[in-house]
Amino acid sequence: MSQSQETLSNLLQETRRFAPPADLAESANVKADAYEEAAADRLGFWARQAERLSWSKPWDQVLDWSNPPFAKWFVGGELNVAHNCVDRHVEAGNGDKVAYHWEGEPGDTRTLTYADLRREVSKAANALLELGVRKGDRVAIYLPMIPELPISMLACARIGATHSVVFGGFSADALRTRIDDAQAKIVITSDGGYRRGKPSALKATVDEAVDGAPSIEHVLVVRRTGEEVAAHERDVWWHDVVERQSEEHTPEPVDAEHPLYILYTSGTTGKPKGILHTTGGYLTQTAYTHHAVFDLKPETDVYWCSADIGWVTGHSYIVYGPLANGATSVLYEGTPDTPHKGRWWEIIAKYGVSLFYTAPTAIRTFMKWGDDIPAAHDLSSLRVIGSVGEPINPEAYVWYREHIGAGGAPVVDTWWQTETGSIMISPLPGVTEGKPGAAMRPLPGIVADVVDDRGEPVPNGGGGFLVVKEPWPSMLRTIWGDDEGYVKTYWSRFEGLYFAGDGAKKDEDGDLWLLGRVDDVMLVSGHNISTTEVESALVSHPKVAEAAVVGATDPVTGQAIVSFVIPRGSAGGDVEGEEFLKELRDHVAKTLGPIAKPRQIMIVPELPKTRSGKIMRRLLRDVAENRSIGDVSTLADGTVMDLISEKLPSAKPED
Ligand code: 6R9
Repeated sequence: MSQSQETLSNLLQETRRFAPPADLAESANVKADAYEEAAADRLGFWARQAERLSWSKPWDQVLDWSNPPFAKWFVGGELNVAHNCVDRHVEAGNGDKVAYHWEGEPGDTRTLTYADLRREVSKAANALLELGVRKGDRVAIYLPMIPELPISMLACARIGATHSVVFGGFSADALRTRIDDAQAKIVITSDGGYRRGKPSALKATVDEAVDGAPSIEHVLVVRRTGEEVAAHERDVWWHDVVERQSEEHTPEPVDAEHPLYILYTSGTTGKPKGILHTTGGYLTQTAYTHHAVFDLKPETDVYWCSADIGWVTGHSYIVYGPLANGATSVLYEGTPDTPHKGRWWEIIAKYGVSLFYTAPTAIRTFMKWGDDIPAAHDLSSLRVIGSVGEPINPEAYVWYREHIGAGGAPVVDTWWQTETGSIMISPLPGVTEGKPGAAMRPLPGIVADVVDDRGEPVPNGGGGFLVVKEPWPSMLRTIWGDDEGYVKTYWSRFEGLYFAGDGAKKDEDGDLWLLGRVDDVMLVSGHNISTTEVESALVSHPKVAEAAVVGATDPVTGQAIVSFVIPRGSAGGDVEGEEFLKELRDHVAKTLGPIAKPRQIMIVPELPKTRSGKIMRRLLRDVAENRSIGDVSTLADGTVMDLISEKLPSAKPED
């Protein structure tokens, strides 16, 4: 993206502002002084945050950065993550407090208090020990969103084993690659889980994966659906082996840098990278950011993150952050539209959820389904609502605030990655005057900036590459088994800076707006234009719910902008007609300037997305350039590309 003078165009101008509600500002966990405090002494600031945790041995040094980019945080300290997430809350007299309100998709429920969690995690830890798992061993976990998933993760942490959670929608091949790479000793799975009103099997996939995975000694199987599964000698049932264990287990203190987990990035091509997170720094930053960004008041709040635990969002903000803070959370097994499209809002009303965290893809889906669905439920308990995973279009932000946040709940747009481990850039709900579409500022203790292609900071109003300039506690420590790949992938584009692929701009106030992956940037007549800005301009049209934009080779302009648009449910009229397409093109030209006017707009029923909900523009580029469509194996729904191809005749190049 460096051919032109500018690094990345800044086209979108957004003037709406939302101040924090007065009562929230007044009683916020974190106030504006935190920024100054952290800037004055960053390591002292993180040392104070680490004191939120209970350490069995204090650290001698906050950060050892003598061998960059290999960081050691809280050097010499020892602690146990399960003790911090479970036992210490029970010891503090909060054993009866609910840790998880679990809601199965069919409507069955389970309530786990912190005392229940201590009992279940201890039994599972004892079972892992009986099955031969030891400190430092790797355990693969392939489970649906049932309580045994966090229980298994915490049981690993309790004995010092390193878990590798693999999202339950992945194939046998993907599971086997991850088992092999980590040389996992056992897999924890279930017969299946419930999705879209039906039992969906998991065990057969594990059988297929494990047949070719010699490192696996046992498969530990939870019964969830009761469906028949094939039996192998290596299989053991959870209800046989875990249930009969002692309820007592003393958590094993581990070094602050002991590997807590490996999580493979959902990379769309090539070999997945095993991102390694360790113990003390990771738990410190997940706990702090959950406290700061959601303003969690553990005595009164009910928190719900709708992500799957198979993604980093679930690791950090369903399991480790909330439990370290002693929160009460909702854990939901299923899909948002089962048995009806108001299921999530029903859950919020049922449990009185006050803090909610979801993804733009979900928000845009709800916009498409219509305002009347959330309106039929009492969402007045919500006081902070968060977004993660993709840039949130300003219109989606405003809809979210209006229709889910009852017009008053601050939206926190949180930027981070599997690699960063926790939230890095986000508003603080009691401090920041929110701008729709902006992730705003690095959190206290985080030093990030936008730089040009020589690594120099861009001025306010400019766009470029988002980098992190100083190490942070929950940073990845390496790629599992590939130190060289770690240095090459993240630390070699700019000397001494962490760069992981995102473009961003600084507005006139210096606030940050994420502009999508730099690989997706389009070069149109010498201007680098971000897909995000054109998508946001399209979504700002009242009849558009979702849009994806790609650059296609063009003889005149180098690349031309091609858009794929899903109309809102309420759009009405002829949304396929030439008149509407022209209206949309003109709308973009008016919003961003004529340079950003799409050459072509295709109305489609769906967009191709990864299983964690990110738009896969690579496949849309194939469509836009009339190529045969590439590898679709990482798509959440493999049939989407057929639906889009069927629609192709409606593609109308500009006349
Ligand atoms: C947490 C998570 C990371 C990539 C990241 C960026 C995109 C995440 C975002 C966002 C704009 C936000 N991303 N949050 N883009 N605004 N608030 O999603 O981790 O699955 O590793 O993806 O997601 O492109 O680089 P992961």
